[in-house]
Amino acid sequence: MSSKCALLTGITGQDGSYLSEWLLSQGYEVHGIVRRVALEDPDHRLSRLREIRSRLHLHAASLESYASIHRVVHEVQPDECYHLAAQSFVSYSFDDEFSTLNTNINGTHYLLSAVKALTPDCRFYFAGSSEMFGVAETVPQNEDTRFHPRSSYGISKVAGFDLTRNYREAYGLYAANGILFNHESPRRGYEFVTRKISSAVARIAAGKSTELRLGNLDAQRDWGHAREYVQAMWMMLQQPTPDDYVIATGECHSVREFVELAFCHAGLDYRKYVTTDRELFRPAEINLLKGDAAKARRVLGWSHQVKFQDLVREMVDEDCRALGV
Ligand code: NAP
Ligand code: F7E
Repeated sequence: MSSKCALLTGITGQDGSYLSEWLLSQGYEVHGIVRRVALEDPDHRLSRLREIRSRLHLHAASLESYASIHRVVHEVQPDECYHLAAQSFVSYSFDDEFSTLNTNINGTHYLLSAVKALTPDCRFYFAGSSEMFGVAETVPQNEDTRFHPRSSYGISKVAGFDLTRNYREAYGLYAANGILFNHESPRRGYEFVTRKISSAVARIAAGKSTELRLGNLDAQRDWGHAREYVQAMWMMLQQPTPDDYVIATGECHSVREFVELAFCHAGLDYRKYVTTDRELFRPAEINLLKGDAAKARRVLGWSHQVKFQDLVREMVDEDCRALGV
């Protein structure tokens, strides 16, 4: 067992909660940066951490403030730093490019700069995304595929990726980029399409709703389970040298397939409930993303285990259970 100390940003999110559980199980002392408001409203804002809250060390700080990030890194002196915090909702990035770019790019820069200044031996993980590929020239996408992002979210992640690589190359920081494809779970935020669908299925099955409005049903994504993906983040930081890795299942499915399977699992015919709303289409869509995680398999020994069908069923079951269906 380790006696290492890890610092996470974005600890309240889907990945932050699973990664904290994993690190605790490995014997880590786990610290997290949260927004001050989270400490004022823990029942709501720390809900994903409920089971492990007493074992975590939480620090109020703002990603917009270099001084506050500097203070926490100085206090914690982490061995490993996982930078997960971001405005992560792609649709919203079209409504507010400014806050997306400011939070995601400056937050990454402040954290890298503080780690370099205070704890240069700390290993750093950046949460890169398949959204960086955007309209990719090749299918499937791997570490050599050129980036062509299609949203300010994707652009902010390319900038974070480049900053992370530059701190590795210019200053010798142990800094790794994960290029993670979509990963979901019963802890996924309600705005993302998978959770929007599973929670709507549960409400319809419970007789609390009769309709689900969605955007582009033909978009295809490579969907895996978040619990497995956070282990890949940790594995990246256990290697002798830092590098960048694609994490994906290598399988892709359309939103329509997700919908069909989710409704079917609850004994419902989706065609009776699902309508398409043009307002929910994005100004620039990515029609297909499919990852090639061969490098992660070869170097990290990581591969996904949870199948698409089981992921959909787990999400629907959990949302139905919460409503007593
Ligand atoms: P998530 O559930 O949306 O969590 C985002 C986290 O970032 C939350 O803890 C949130 O804190 C924090 N955050 C957002 N804006 C912030 C700000 N201005 N200041 C401080 N904290 C802020 O996202 P996730 O699915 O766990 O993803 C984790 C990371 O991986 C993100 O960087 C995301 O972009 C990236 N990623 C995700 C996927 C995926 O499929 N899930 C794939 C590739 C990359 P609050 O709770 O206070 O809002
Ligand atoms: O959309 C389509 C939508 O919002 C998936 C983030 O974690 O993964 C996530 O980004 C697809 C898109 O995720 C609705 O147009 C149809 O094609 O669930 P999403 P995302 O945009 O792929 C990447 C890897 C990240 O890095 C991000 O942080 O579903 N879609 N109808 C819809 N999407 C939403 N949200 N809502 C709909 O009604």
